[in-house]
Amino acid sequence: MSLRELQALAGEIRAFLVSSVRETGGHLASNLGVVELTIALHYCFDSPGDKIVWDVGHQCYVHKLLTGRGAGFKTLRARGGMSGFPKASESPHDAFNTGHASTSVSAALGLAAARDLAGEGGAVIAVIGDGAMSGGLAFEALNCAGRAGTNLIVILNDNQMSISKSAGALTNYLNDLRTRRTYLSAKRGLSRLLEKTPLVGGLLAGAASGFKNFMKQMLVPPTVFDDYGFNYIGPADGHDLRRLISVLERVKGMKGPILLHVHTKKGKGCPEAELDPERFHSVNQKSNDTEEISEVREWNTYSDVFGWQITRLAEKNGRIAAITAAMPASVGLSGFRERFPDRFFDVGIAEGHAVTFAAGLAKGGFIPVVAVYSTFLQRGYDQILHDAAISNLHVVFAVDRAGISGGDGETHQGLYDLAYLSHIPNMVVMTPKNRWEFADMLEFALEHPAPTAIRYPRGAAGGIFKEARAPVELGRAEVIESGRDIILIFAGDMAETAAAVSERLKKDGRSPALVNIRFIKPVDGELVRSLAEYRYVFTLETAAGSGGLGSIIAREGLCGGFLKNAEFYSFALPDEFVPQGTRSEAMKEYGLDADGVYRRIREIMEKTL
Ligand SMILES: Cc1ncc(C[n+]2csc(CCOP(=O)(O)OP(=O)(O)O)c2C)c(N)n1
Repeated sequence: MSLRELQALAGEIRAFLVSSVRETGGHLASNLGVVELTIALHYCFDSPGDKIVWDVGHQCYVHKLLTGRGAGFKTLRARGGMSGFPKASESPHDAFNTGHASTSVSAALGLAAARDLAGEGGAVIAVIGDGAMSGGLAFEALNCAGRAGTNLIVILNDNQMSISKSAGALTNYLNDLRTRRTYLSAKRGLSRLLEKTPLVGGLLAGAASGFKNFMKQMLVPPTVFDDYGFNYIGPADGHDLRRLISVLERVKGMKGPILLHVHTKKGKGCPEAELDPERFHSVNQKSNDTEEISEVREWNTYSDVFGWQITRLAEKNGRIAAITAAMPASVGLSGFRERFPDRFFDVGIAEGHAVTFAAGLAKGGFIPVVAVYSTFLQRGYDQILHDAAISNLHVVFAVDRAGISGGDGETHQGLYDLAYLSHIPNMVVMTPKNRWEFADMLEFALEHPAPTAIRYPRGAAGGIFKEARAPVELGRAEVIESGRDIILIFAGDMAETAAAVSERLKKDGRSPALVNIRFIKPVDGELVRSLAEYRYVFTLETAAGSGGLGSIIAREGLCGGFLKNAEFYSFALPDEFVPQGTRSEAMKEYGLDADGVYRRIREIMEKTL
């Protein structure tokens, strides 16, 4: 295609993305920002022989379009449909599966090392945003790539935005580089000047070239990336196709690790998204958008309740601090940030650091709350164990989007937290059944001097069992209804299902006990001992079955001899990765909706009559 045709293509792609993604929901602003960059990459390189690794992967839509997946956009992020992230199972052009940030340089370096070992050719390119570059893993990879010296291209897509505005010293540094507009031309001019400097032959040649390097460094100081062993090129305008193509063609012929710094605008070409890239980072499906507007925002979601309650409690207690890893608005901390800027910390996409930083704050006498999605807290596991729990520090974890996360799929499911938190000594782990209990649990967590996590789901904060509001007591479950023969023990967002199943069992003439576990850890010992009174014991949770509520009740119950005469069944997610789709679709599929649970319970009871 001619340059003019490529530019027209960019326009068409933008128009397509805006209309299609607004219909299905998905990541919009980041994709609008990489239209020219993606076209230029596919123009200059030959995928899948040349491999492109997209960091996080939320900006891979243009790449999907250019690799023959236009039709898939109708089912983007839907159950059984096209993924919103790179998926090797979907296309050979998706060189590596991503979803979590800051992995691209490591993965690309691995692919490059494999290429070298196998004696093969082809370029390997990592495309990483300035937000993802703030993650420590990216720097670990740069550290190794610079030393390895292999052919590797890292494209730093700098739009000054993470989901929110990028935070940290690296952002300032990149801004500095970006604003040195004369940098590239100065570098090129200088190289030409030094090329012309006559070299004296023999012994003097080495000294002269050393002098040249010295002069070059004095006039054009190396970037941090040069110091890491990369050849830094940039910044280049990421929307100027002609320029991008010429730079990429040049880069293609270069040896060793190259870092190309590209400057783009998030939301480019869609005025609303350019103005508010944070809101347009990820848009909801059309129908959901309208719902949101018609409802009362303040109490809509668990994240909202969290933001409201922590701000309220921080008014009373000057030692409460809040930490986010680059997602202040998503976790509900915008209000807190405005009200208490000194006690608010956005650490960038650095969950591991967030946890150890919080442990330091706690050691220094503050009460830090790390607000983070369940799936991203996986990054902080060792820090929770090693830095917070062993020292029994008072760090609170507000674990958002626990359970089924929806359209993002496997990489974003919040199903593993109960397992990875509950086996850590000293940890307290809670699951609220509704918005009020969540607010109470947060208050409890801020007073309980130990590492304490509350895990809650994405979306609307339920209002079920409003009347059941017994004070939150460490390790005490809440009996919602007493009963005999059957006991249903549920965690958090399984409250609605448990209530519906209990009603159906009552209609069958049964009288099931209904218990809200509240504390996954420490689990209620009295409740466990009481299990000896029941013939049927059922646990319900939206978490991986292994290591969650069911596992804990089974272990405590069996080892204590309280389940000897009982039929036990744990309703939870099986040992498989749960694909994209809505929560209700997944719940139905895995038999965790009221119909599925009731049916299974009936089967178990009929079998054991
Ligand atoms: C480990 C991890 N933490 C948080 C996120 C959530 N997240 C998705 S995209 C994003 C911002 C990425 O910013 P950047 O790399 O600059 O890409 P841009 O969207 O600006 O193109 C964040 C924080 C994630 N995917 N992975």
